[in-house]
Amino acid sequence: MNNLLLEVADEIAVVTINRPKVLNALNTETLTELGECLAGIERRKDVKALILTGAGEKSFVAGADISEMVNATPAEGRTFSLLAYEAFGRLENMPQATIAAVNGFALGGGCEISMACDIRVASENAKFGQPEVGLGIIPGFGGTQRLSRLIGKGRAKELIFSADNIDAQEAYRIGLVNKVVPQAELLGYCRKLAVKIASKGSYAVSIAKYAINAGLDMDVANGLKLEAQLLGLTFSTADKKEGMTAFLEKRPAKFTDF
Ligand code: DAK
Repeated sequence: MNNLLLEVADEIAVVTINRPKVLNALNTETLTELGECLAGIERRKDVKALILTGAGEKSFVAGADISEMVNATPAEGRTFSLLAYEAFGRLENMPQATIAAVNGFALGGGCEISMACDIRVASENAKFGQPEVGLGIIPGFGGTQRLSRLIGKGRAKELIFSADNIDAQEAYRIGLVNKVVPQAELLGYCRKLAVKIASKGSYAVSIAKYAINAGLDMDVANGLKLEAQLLGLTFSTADKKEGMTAFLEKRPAKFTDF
């Protein structure tokens, strides 16, 4: 891969978008590689959680690559959109938990890719924003949909209409990020969180992720019915037997389903 780094250790995959000279902006090649990389990880039983970050200390992802977009034709725009749809969809729906380690600018497509992850942790220098209307376009990698679901309609509209950047503390205050840590501690914090998640029943984590995601697209009554059915499903797993037996025997559980 020309634009990504992948490292797998202790059941955790770290995917780094590696174009630091352009602040890790997303071009067609990067999105293609990301989709393929995530498709591979999705199938791996030895990877229980994934951390997505950007190379360098300045930027997570400074958006879509403007130099590529400036002369793009409608057909190229559509291809670009489909590549992002696939890669972002994988992050959102893959069985593994996904954590965005936001180590600097998360603008436009950068903010949007972080929102396709399950959890966002930001370093103190991180900046979030949706600058698209300043470029004469609208957020096109899910920003109008995911931002409003995460922080509410009024705040999403303010961020998108004003194209203002906000700092990490403000992002935390409005619920866009789960946690803010000093930059030097960012990857360590995310790894610890990933290891904690990986130590639980991974099949149960994947089912919980599915229930949350699918439930948000339903009314609450149907969401609760879905939850009941999925809880029933977890009662058929070896992990459920092991988790409960381990509790009663006062020992740590050894989960095997995934
Ligand atoms: N694309 C391309 N190059 C970028 C870039 C980007 N998004 N962001 C930064 N760079 C490049 C700069 O051009 C510069 O390159 P050189 O001049 O050194 O060759 C280098 O990275 C360093 O950037 P700066 O010199 O500008 O660094 P500063 O610290 O001064 O400023 C900044 C950092 C992040 C505030 C600034 O670079 C900036 O405003 N960047 C652009 C942010 C932005 O507007 N991002 C794009 C948002 S729009 C679509 C779907 C979705 C989208 C589009 C289409 N379809 C479905 C078709 C999404 C669009 C977006 O994401």
